[in-house]
Amino acid sequence: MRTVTVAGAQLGPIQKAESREQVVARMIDLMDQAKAKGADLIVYPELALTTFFPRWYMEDQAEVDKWFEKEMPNAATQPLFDRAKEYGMGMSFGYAELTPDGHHFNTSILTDKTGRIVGKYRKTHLPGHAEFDTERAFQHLEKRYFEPGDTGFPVFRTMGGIFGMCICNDRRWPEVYRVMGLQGVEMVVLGYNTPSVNSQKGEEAGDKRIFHSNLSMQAGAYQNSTWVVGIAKAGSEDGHPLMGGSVIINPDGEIMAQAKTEDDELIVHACDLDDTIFGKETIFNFAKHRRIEHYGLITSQVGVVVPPEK
Ligand code: CDV
Repeated sequence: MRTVTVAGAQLGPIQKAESREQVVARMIDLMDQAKAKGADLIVYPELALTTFFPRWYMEDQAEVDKWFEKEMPNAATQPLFDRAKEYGMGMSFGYAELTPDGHHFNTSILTDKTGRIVGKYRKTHLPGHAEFDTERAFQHLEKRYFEPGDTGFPVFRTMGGIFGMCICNDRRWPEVYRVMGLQGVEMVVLGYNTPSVNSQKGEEAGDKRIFHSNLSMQAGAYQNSTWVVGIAKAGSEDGHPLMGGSVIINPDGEIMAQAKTEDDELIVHACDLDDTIFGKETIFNFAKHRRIEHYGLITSQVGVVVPPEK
């Protein structure tokens, strides 16, 4: 057995006026609860330190940059790193990253049990749009504020296993899990900020949003025989509702723990990384069964090309 007890730390809403210090205090409170439950690893959502700012249209780059972190850890997040080190707990959380050479990414990090950053991932699939869209019920301006990530999907050896990360919209794309699956990933950790309502299809809301989220993550887990931990930022941020439903999914694709609220809430599960072995050695033994001679379109073509009409 290689058990990693995972605490999924769902965050309730963060209002625009809330400071990073206020949010970090909430994150530390969840970490205290995770320690009491014996957690080895705590996972927080995408853009965990602030409100989901891409819903706000901004033209002034100085205003935009206020939502970004120029270094990690920094003064606001150092107490979180200190507490994780004190507890001997790994952690993963998302934040908006402004690099020294001026690049803007939607980023997640993974630390080991000493508080050292051992992995960084920059979001690849940026949803939404770059300009103000009058057709939408609300804005989703990730394409305006972030560049597509430049990391690809690396995996990291830490805590006795092989860990990978992705962020929110990435979880809907099967290629993401497969690229990590091909590196033997045993646990994928991810955070999300998913509006409870589709901004372009108002009737799509509630249960269907959670269904699509779980469908994608459960398939990714099963088809790559890996644990998947998907953690929400939930609840109403300045009147804009985000769905909850944070989950810990086993390598059979089954949900082992699920959040019930749209507030700060911890879900905990003892995940045995050895549970990934059976699937990886049998039905999803990639070396034995994959037929890459037929998969070329996946990397040579982006959009759909239909056959010519006869
Ligand atoms: N933060 C996200 O990436 N949100 C998207 C929404 C816009 C659909 C998601 O895939 O959940």
